[in-house]
Amino acid sequence: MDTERRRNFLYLFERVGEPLYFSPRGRGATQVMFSVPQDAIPCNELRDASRVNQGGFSGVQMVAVQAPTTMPNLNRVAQMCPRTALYNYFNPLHRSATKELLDMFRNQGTLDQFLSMACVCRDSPMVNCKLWINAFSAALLTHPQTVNSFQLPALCEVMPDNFFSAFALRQAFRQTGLPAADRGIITVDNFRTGRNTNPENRLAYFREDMGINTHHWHWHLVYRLDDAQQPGRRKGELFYYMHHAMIARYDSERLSNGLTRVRAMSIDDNPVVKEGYFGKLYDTNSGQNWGTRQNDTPLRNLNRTGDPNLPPSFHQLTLNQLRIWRDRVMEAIDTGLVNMGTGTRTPLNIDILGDMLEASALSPNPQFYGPDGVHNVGHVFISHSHDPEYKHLENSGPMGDTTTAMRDPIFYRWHKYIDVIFDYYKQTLQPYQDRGGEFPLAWQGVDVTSVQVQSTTFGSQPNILQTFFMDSNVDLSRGLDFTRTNMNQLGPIWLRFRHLNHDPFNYTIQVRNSSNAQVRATVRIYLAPRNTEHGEQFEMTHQRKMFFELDKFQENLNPGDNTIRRISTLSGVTVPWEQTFRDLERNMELPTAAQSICGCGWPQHMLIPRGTPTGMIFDLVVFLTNATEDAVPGATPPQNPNCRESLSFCGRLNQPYPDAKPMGYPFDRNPFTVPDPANPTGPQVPARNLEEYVNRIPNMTAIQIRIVHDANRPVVVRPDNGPTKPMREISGDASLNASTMCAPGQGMVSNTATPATQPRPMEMGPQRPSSGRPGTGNIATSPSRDSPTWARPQHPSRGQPNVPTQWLPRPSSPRSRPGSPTWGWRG
Ligand code: CUO
Repeated sequence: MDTERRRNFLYLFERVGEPLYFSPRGRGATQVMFSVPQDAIPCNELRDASRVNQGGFSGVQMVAVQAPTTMPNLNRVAQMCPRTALYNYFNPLHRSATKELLDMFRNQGTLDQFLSMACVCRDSPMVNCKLWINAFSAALLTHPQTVNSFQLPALCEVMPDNFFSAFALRQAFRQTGLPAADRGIITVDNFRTGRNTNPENRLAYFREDMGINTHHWHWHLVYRLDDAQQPGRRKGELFYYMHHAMIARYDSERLSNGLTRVRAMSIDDNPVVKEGYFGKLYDTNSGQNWGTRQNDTPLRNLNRTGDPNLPPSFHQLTLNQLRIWRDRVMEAIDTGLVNMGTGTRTPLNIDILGDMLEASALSPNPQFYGPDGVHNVGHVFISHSHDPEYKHLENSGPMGDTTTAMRDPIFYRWHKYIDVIFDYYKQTLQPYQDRGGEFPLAWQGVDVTSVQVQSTTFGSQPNILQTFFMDSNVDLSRGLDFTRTNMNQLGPIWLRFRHLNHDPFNYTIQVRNSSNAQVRATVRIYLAPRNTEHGEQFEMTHQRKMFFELDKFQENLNPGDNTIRRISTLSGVTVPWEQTFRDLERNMELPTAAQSICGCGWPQHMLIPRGTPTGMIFDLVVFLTNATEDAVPGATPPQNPNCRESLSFCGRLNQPYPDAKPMGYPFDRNPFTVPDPANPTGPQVPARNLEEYVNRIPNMTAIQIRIVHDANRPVVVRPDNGPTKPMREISGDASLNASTMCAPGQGMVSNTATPATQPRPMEMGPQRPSSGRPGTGNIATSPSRDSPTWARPQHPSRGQPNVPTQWLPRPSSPRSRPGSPTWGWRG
């Protein structure tokens, strides 16, 4: 795909809610205006408006869009997901509409026809714009002409209303009416979806993180429910594993914040959703708020007859029916056999179980196990629990869509429940043995003799990692509809949000290969908290469920001693910041090699849990297995240096999953048994702790590391493509009731309920210290990517007002700067 075509496809993601004829897309010299032929514009009013709006934009290149070879019939799409509906991935009608539109795009033979069909459908008053974004994105991933040659833009820029509160967006819209030079920057710290008297709010920074929500959307886009996947991709198993890893990761974050692990949701005995959630999200396309939920909301039968959004099959949905489907799944686990509905039974495995629970085109006997699966229906029940009888004409809550579900605390309880079912199955399998049996653990002749992690921060101690909060910028202008006019077309609308991050670190792994030949190893690295919420060391049967993957990669081992060095930023589960939050223009600089699922992956900045101010102890496990045995025919290694792929969580498009071992191996199964010291001649007991487990496996080593959360580290701004000059800060937080006053002769002065130059009375989480200059009030600065500055400042102390932020000189080469963090750098 050439650069011009790629640009045209990318620009269709700009301001999707407004018609293409309305104004140009793109920036500066690359602005283009899409010219759709009049007879391809779907209705009379739009044709008239289109004529009125043509022209008046000087220096804009016109893109002549072909008329489609046949005009699309969008009746069914419009019936299933009307233009003004609140789009929900977990609504089967919306998914069917997405599939229909996706197929229209995918069936276009040439790129020009694809572009033409995309333009016509995008502007049709029959097509929901969120639906269009999902269908168009999925089509770009799979169309023969664009597969492996197109990177999707950052989702939070394309549909910012699914990521930022209505209040923050309102502030952003206000800025669009100002000349670019007068605009302020919206600040969002993601801690204010509730008060901290609600303990769940301590985790808001995790749940509301842009990166994890983008990852979740991207994962479900790559593994769509309505797409029959090729054999070997192990979609059902990956559904289990990726969500299990997210829950384990969340549990670590909870322990870091003094909370208990997530309790699984129940659907038995008058279930109640204890955790309320008020996400403050507003869907700009439908003009509707996402549903909210009070604490202690009962989960009740749905009786939503008349709801035009839900399919009739969901209008009268009972919890009893959900339990029947669940019980049938449990029966399949107990018997090890799946009822295929044809009088036959087939052996159950984890992949089939995943397809049964999630329910997709791959599901066996959906009539019997639930046409939409226990998991999906649970999302629907919970997302309508605030108005189960449609008395208030309320729409779905955030649990209804993959872009928003992870914001809601109940997501983790529901997925813990699904995980309990998966683990119930895993417990029916024989534990892996150190020798013999299925997937034996020991690798003869390979010993991991030592492991160490070392933060890249200068002067840091071994096996101590640090986390902190920082700010990053996104440009919302591409997602704010109807904001460009002839008078005021240009300029970004900046929003700065706060998120967790950590200092990158290196693993040093010493391995002895006692054989006479070089061997190739798969290096598997996992992390889990060492102690429970009660401060006691985890038993192995429980700790195994807490392990989440940090990395997986392959290395050659020469005979004798070997040293493996690896930096955390290369993790096989994460994607770097730039792939999650790159902007549209930047994509076009990239070559056209395989990049299409670059954006799928856990965000790098969330790789390790927050830890505690005094240091929380984690067990880090390094486990080497024989890569020859792990190899999968047809799985080729990644080839594009510009795209870091998250192979563990996202696999590779159109290829088998690149690891023959069960996902989560070896912690997916109960530990092997050992003699009971209290009764040495009696029955054996499962290995009681990690030490007992590791002792029997020479190719595995565990060390304890400490993760320290540096709450006092001043918050700095990522040195990315942010604002290049100081901007006044405008709070995007409604609960601060902020206003910005302009005092005569003194520049901009912040007038917030609690001045931003003082620490705010927040019980948890970081404060937003002033990053302003003396005498200019609340003025934020951010170095540009090309500015002679660097993000590791000699910081002022938190809360010291009006202390200028100092920036260290940016090194000439990041690689030559020992101990430098690597985030923020590209290339
Ligand atoms: Cu990803 Cu329930 O599957 O959210």
